[in-house]
Amino acid sequence: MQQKLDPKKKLDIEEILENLENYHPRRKGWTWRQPVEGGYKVGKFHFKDMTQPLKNSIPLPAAKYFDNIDPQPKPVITTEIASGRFEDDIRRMRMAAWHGADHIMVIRTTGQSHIDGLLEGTPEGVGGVPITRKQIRASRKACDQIEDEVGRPINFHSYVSGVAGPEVAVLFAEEGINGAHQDPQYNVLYRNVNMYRSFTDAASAKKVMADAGIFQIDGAHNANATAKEGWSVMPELLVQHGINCAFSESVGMPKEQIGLSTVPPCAPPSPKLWYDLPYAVALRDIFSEYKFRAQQNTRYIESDIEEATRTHVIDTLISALTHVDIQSTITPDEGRNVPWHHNNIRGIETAKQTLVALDGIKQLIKIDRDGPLGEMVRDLKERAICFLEEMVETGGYFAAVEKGFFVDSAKYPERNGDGIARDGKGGVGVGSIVERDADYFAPVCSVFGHNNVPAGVDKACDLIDGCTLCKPEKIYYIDEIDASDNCNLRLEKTVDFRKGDKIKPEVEWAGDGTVLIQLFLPEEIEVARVAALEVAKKMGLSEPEVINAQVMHPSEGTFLEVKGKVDFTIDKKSLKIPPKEILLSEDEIRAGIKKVGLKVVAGTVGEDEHSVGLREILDIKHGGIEKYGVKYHYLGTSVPIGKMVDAAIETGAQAILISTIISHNDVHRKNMRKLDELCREKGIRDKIILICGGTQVTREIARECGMDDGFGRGSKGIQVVDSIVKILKNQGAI
Ligand code: Z97
Repeated sequence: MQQKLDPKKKLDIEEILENLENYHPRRKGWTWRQPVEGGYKVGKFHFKDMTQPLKNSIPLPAAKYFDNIDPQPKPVITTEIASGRFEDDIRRMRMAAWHGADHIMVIRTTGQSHIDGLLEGTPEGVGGVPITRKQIRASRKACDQIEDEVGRPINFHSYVSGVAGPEVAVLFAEEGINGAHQDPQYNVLYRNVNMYRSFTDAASAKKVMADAGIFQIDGAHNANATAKEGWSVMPELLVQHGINCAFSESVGMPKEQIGLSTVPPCAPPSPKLWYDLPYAVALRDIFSEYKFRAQQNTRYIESDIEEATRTHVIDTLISALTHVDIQSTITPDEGRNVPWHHNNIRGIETAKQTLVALDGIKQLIKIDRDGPLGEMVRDLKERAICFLEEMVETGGYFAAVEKGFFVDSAKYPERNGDGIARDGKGGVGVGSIVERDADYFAPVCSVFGHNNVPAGVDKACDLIDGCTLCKPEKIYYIDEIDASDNCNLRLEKTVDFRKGDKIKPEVEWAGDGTVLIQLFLPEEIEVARVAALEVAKKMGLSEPEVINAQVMHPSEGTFLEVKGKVDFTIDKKSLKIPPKEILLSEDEIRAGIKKVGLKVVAGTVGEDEHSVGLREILDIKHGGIEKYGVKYHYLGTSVPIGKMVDAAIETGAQAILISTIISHNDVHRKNMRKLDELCREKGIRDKIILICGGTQVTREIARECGMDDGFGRGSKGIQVVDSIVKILKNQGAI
């Protein structure tokens, strides 16, 4: 039995860890979103390409104006989660799933490819956090619970790289990982793994991934991120994709499990579309039988979150035009810190918001191949084919790598001579390939290449009574290996924040105390940077750091964002939480007002000339009561109480709205009482609703003074009409 998540309760991490040694994934393999036959009709809208809605979700911020609909676009949406602590990642995954992510990539804080074997436990170590069985198993278990909560399968993803790649692939297959990056070129170019070793390992790893249904993403995008001019390497990117696709298929991976990792290579202020669109179209043409994982561009992210988001929206437009299968999102703060919890959500919302807005775009807009685009697409393809031809003439892939063909920053066939050249006789793991003997026999499933299974044996692992892929109970599970570096000790430190009454801000890890302040200083940037740190210190923040500074004008001022830590905690028990006022829906309010033909008289009373607040409550422009169908009769300022009451009787109004700002000698209270008394004298008190507003007015004071309701500073028209309709409902008038 596993815990069933309750949306009102935090995820119980200790429970996830309980009995983990016996937990096995309930399914394996990748899952796509389910289309809705005949399009998706929700609320007042008909969508062309949306998929099955979620059981529990948080819609986009503007959903409240659209009946709270939360349409789910066709592409799977990815978020990368990288706090380094799985116990914190798990909570982040839950938030991400509620906002619409169903592909969760976990990147650890150390390169998996630097590690030459499997690690156990949950160590943080000194060089960063590796991928371990316990972390994966706990995360998959949490994903199983989260997917039940949101009502859609979650694909959990990591990386198969380095000389431990095949072992990692088996671990992933055993533990139900659903997607993984695997590309032997990545190891060769960026991690200097020996090229022959890398491709040999990749064959084994890919076979295991193929059998476990693990969706594969390649690594071509890394060339774009590494080359000096990302947009120049477009022909090479096509070649890298081609090599990994062809190699993967030749070792037994089905086409539908192969995903191309694409990144629109440009960003404004370049004319982005003139580079990114032809590239995306050329890719789609050549690799039409494969899946596409489009990743948002991270390369140019500096420190401004909005700047990153704007580029991401255009990236997603390109995805929609070239119908990608997976839209990967980048946390927009990735350029300035280890991504924070809420910024994962911002990235997901950017993709969801853009894709929903662009629903069915291909029915409205056609890519024009007759114009300059067609020629640019042809040019890219031709360059890629020439690259491949030269590679073959040079002696093949390995010879080409030795000559520095790849990640050269010029646009092929031009060359800058700055490509990454690797020595076939060098690199990590050189000389470690051992040819299998003729009688080589591995009594396990998912073996690539020669395996001498004895005659008469159906399945290789029958001879050992099942391998770990067939009999998960045979997996050897090691809990923790380090008594001082493990999640149990970390969890003890944060238990009060997660399960107790302590509250502390956090962005990365439970209880990290980090907050962000935004400020504008009317100084030039260098002065502003230093002054901002002083401001933060005076506000009581420790370890302040400016993480964004933008010149508004060279001398007029600078906008800054400063992060820092607070070292206090808030006791939840000490908080007095006011009861939540639940407003009626706008439709309900309008219907009620229409039914009674609501009329009101309004004015400021006594000797009070402050009319702006009342006018804002009345006028349609800023959401005043007029917007909801109320007819109002505004009597002006300093209106005598008697005149207000007479006007109400004459016009047949159901409510009187008075406003009073001045409060010395308690004149505001006196005016309220006077209004109540006069209505009683005239015998209309039970037929009229009396409401008073003003900066010194509260609901309690107004009611004490005989009013039906009162509104203070910051009140809005909707609150006033909500109150009137509720009173009318109580009276049975509606
Ligand atoms: C992405 N934002 O989503 P190591 N194999 C391949 C890779 O591309 C990577 C690794 C392994 C990026 C994620 C970049 N990619 C980060 C083909 C990493 C992981 O084992 O940590 O050294 O590499 O694609």
